[in-house]
Amino acid sequence: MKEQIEQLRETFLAEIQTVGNVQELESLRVKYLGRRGQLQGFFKQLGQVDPKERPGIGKLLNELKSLFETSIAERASQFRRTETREKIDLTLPGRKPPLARKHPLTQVLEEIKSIFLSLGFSIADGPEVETDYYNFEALNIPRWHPARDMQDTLYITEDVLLRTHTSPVQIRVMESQPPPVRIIAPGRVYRRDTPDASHSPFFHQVEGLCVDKGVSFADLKAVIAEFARRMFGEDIQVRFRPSFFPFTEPSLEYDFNCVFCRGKGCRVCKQTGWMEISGAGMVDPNVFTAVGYDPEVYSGYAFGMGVDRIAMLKFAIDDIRLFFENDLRFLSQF
Ligand code: 2NL
Repeated sequence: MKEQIEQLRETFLAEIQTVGNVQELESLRVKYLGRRGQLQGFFKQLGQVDPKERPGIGKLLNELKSLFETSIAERASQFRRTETREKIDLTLPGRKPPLARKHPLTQVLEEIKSIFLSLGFSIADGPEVETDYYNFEALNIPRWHPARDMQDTLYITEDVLLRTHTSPVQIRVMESQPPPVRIIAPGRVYRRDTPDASHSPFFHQVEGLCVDKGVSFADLKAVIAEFARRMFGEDIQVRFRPSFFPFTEPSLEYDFNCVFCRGKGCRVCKQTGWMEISGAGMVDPNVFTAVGYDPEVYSGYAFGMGVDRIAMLKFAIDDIRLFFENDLRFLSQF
């Protein structure tokens, strides 16, 4: 009987190799492990075996049973693995990764830059961490001016601060070269403000500067008006109001027609028809003296504008904080 058991073991091992699918494996299981199967036949004969040999034979049969069971289970799991592989449909189209896009402020800044580049300006940049001299002193901003207060500017030391405008870039350019100068200085600036819908402790500015012999107020007006038309449309009008800045004389603030009602008056412009943009003026002689330009020979105009503010007007956004929260529900709309 021992030989017969050994024989059964070998035919089983040979046969399981030839099994090609789950159905064939199931017939094999019935054949060897079923109630009327080969192994069960031997167990039934166990009663007739010499009692002395019975434990040994019984042990052999139990070992064979567990060999059958584990071999069949292993084959079954092999079949399961290949079946799942076949279920992957290789003809399905791939999943598209979400397409990146430019931040709305970047889009607006690029538009502003390209307008000024086409008007003959170059782009200059400089450090965001500045000294008191470049941010205030050279710009004729007196010691007593509120902007120089600890409450209004983010100081790092008594003399080092986060720039509050990009004018220091223009001071550095003028220090490094003689006129003519025709540049814009775009970049991030800082103020000591608590964030709300219209304030952020950092925001973005583009300042412009044009210095040469014979540069006049008329040139400033023309450049601002041309910018307004290219940025917001041919029918946009510009309004200049007298103002004051320490670094320009005379100084003005300028408004554009409201982009939503085109000047008729609406909720966005509070029925005025105008949107305040920023300030400008003729460069103060003291600024020229500070950088070594002769104010008797050269004149120039300078202007500022807020990138965030222009983007808010362009896209009708009523809260500046939305630009800086990196919320994709907001950003993916642009
Ligand atoms: C504003 C608008 C302005 C300037 C910036 C400037 C730069 C130099 C010399 C003179 Cl280097 N002026 N920039 C001029 C007028 C306005 O920004 O509302 N600022 C408080």
